[in-house]
Amino acid sequence: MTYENIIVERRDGVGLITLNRPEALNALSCPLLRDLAQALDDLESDNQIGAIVLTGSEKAFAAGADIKEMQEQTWPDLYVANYMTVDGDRMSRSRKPVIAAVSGYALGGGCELAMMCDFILASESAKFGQPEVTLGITPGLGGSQRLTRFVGKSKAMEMCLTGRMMDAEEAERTGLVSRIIPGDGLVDEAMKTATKIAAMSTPVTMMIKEAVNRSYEVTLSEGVRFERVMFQAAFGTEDQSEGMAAFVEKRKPVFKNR
Ligand code: DAK
Repeated sequence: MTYENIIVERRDGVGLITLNRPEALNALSCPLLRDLAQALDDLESDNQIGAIVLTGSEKAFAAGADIKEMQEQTWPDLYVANYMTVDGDRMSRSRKPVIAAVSGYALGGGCELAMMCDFILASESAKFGQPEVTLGITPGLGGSQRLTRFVGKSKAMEMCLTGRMMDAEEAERTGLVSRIIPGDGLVDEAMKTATKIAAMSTPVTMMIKEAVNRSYEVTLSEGVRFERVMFQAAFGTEDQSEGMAAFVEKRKPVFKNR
């Protein structure tokens, strides 16, 4: 499958998606989001793929939704078409682990897209922000909700109300980013990390992802109950037998995703 606005590669069980609209700093137009949703469908239905990396360019992960595309839209246009919603939210429905590798600007919808991924690795140049307020609109792809859960109310409120950007160091300090990768090794490190995840049992990494995400939705006791069910379910896989046998036999496990 070829795409106009993204590049998709497959390596060692990992799908690498690169946003590719350099002329617009990877602004998230509807065609780009359609490509991204299609690529996620393809990679998620590919049994050879155990993890996904989403990245942009050195200058921009994505500078937000496409302002030029949005400019002439009216409220009925957006409401009736449910503008950007289905494809824009597709990442949050991905079931396989996804790492965002962020260099440069991750603004508005770009920041929101990165936050829909499972964790964010950032280069030193990364800048995160929700500048929608400067355009006379509110965040629209979950920024007011996810950013608040990542960095707390005070910082989220300041960023959403003023459009102030957060640099990589502040993003790591506040928990938005899991690690900063120095120099130009960001995508290599993201691929290395994703390859490690892809070598695990895919049903188990999917269950772990589901369990961690459940912590955002339910009470602690309900979340722990859900985790327990996942834990018990893992014993229904051949990979549990293999993982434990490999430990006892002092060898590396070979998971079969069964
Ligand atoms: N949209 C369209 N084009 C963009 C763009 C964007 N978001 N960001 C940059 N570009 C284009 C510029 O217009 C310019 O194009 P030309 O003029 O060369 O044709 C080219 O990319 C290079 O940009 P600059 O010349 O501005 O580059 P600089 O280095 O000077 O500045 C910048 C970089 C990132 C600081 C600046 O480009 C900038 O401020 N960009 C806009 C950032 C922004 O405001 N982002 C938030 C957009 S609003 C929803 C879902 C999501 C959303 C809404 C609703 N629903 C589900 C309903 C999301 C909304 C947003 O994200």
